[in-house]
Amino acid sequence: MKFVDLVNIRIRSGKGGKGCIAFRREKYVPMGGPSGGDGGRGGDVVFRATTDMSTLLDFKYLDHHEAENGKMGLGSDKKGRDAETLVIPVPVGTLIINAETDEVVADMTQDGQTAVVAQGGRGGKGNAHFKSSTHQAPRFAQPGEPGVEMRLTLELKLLADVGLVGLPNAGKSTMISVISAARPKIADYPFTTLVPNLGVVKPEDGRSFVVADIPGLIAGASDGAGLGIQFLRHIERTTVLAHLVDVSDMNESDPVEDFKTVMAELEAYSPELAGRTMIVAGTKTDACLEGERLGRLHEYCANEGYVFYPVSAVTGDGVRTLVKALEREVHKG
Ligand SMILES: Nc1nc2c(ncn2[C@@H]2O[C@H](COP(=O)(O)OP(=O)(O)OP(=O)(O)O)[C@@H](O)[C@H]2O)c(=O)[nH]1
Ligand SMILES: [Mg+2]
Repeated sequence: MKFVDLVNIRIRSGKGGKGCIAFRREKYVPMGGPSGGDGGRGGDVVFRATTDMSTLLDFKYLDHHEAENGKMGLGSDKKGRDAETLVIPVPVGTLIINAETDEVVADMTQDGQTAVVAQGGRGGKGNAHFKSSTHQAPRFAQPGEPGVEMRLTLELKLLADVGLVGLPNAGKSTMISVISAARPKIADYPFTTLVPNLGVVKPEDGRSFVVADIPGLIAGASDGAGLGIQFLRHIERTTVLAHLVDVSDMNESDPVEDFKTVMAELEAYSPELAGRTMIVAGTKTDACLEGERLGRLHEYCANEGYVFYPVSAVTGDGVRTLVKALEREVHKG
């Protein structure tokens, strides 16, 4: 299924129904008073977060959502019917932004959370309301209040505790597949991962946390190279980044350069994200006979103050230690 994480939509709440102008006509009552009922309320537009959705794809097909209008008031003091609320489901993690002001209207982070984004217009008062001692037979009623029309941007930012970053082929998807139940595609070519994957890690003797695996970054990603950097929005809400660097003999580039390449792209996207707590993992140590490349990265990390772990997703070496370290960081506060 196509993964869509940014859409523009229009919504409109319902107009209130107009108030009614009517007079009582009863047998033996020569001059009945005003009896026009009030109009019904227009429908609200409400968003509701759900874990049943994982992308904003549906909004690509339907980008205009309107609640119904309230019904007009009736004679004999009958109120017009209120319109039903229009409930729009969105995936958990969706930010609702007013496209005109760029203001965040709601951040839908909890399953079942609701947000009233546009209120329906009030119904107009019927002429029965306007009777007074000086005005026994008012021949006017209020119109209904108009609905609210808004242009919105919906932006999905997945909710995860740990973000996996690294060059393509670094072993990110392999890692999430051994530490969680997620089963993303894994292959020995770059850009295997095209959309983010979430996995829940449940350490035997610890508290669980959510990991996000995103497409690999390459030099120039911030200018659109490879798959670009737009997927980084899905790790913006994480508390810790795990930066995976291939230290195996199969990789010919310098691991320190690989590390710096990814850091430069993170920096270009957001200095704040690049400065987030980061744990570095040298991956594929099972295929690293010489250990020279591993040593170089280790030394660099020690000098720069990054916690470093050598791991092999294939043999499992170091994986538990890495998971423990991530868990500690995530549940620190
Ligand atoms: N020997 C060895 N190979 C590994 C290890 N981890 C991953 N690989 C291999 O490395 C290749 C790339 O792994 P992926 O997990 O797809 O890498 P990725 O970082 O998700 O790559 P993209 O999705 O393209 O960014 C695959 O052929 C994996 O089998 C490991 O610990 N040891
Ligand atoms: Mg991958």
